[in-house]
Amino acid sequence: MSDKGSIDSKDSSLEVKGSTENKDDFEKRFLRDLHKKFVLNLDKDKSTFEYHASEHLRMSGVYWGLMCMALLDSLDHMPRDEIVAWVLSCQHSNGGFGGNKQHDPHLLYTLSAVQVLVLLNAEDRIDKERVSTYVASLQQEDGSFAGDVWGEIDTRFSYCALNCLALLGKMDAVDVKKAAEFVGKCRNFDGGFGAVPGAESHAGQIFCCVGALAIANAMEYVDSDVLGWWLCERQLPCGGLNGRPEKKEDVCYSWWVLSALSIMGKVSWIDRLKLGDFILQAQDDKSGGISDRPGNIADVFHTYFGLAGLSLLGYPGFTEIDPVYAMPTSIIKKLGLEVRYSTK
Ligand code: GRG
Repeated sequence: MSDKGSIDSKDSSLEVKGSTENKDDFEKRFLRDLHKKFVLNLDKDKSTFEYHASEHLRMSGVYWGLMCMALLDSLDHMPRDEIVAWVLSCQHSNGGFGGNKQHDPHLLYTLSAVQVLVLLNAEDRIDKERVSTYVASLQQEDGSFAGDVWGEIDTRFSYCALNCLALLGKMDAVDVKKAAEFVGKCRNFDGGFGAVPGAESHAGQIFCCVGALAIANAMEYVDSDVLGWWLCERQLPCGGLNGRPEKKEDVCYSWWVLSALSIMGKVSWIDRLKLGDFILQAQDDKSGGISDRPGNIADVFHTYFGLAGLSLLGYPGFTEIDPVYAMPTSIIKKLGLEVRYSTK
């Protein structure tokens, strides 16, 4: 059963594990308008190193930026028609999307493209048959998915394929049972999941595997008590979360870890106020945006996953995000995809 473990936003104080934070204090510390400005400025200066270095993954960058604005309830500030036309210009003749114009298609960017078009209410512009044929062409005999024609196998691609097909209403294009079986084979003794069978558990892969299994309606492959324990062990004394043992905290794990906990109804297993405080400390108070950890340079990836983390934590003033599809809950409901996830 999904339980956001949310902090009651109707109450004036946020009470979690015995500590309280006043809602007004949160609003004072949270740099809402600066973060919007940060996202709106991302596409303005095309001469920066960062802009060129991220050219190949622009499609995902656009999804992250749009989701920041959606979480801040400001999607209407974005140039919708221009973005829709650009996304469509990145589609390959085989149906898949590249990370930018004239880039080769890949499942990573095909999911981002579909998410962007659905977010912008432009589903009618998607040739669903062509996209789902491309996704299905990447499923292997053992149920796994290659990311593209070059054949790399990774549970990230299982998630991308299933999320994409669910958003398109085309789940029947692939063998969903086999897809879930393969993800199940990537489960480790610690309850976590890796990229391929036998690979180390990592919070990013865990989000992908639990999300893929939720979409496939195959949560029996998740041992939620063992996995919940491993995930809440990711919280460090500073409040931030790491992605695996002995690693540093990073704001993006606020999403990869919390989304999985949220799907399993276990957000309350971590100290929510300490994590919220860590995310707020990683804000850039001059130009807006959120970085990987306090004191570092902000970027759109960490801004998105920081805001998404605050939304999952139940802080007030955020659009609710679906922990499986990484899209606004309202859209997932509208598509009839909202599910209750039962784990053993
Ligand atoms: C729609 C939200 C969404 C995602 C699409 C691409 C994808 C599906 C998921 C990526 C999952 C993943 C593997 C995330 C981890 C990203 C990350 C911070 C990797 C860093 O790895 P290391 O080994 O870092 O450099 P650590 O923290 O272990 O030192």
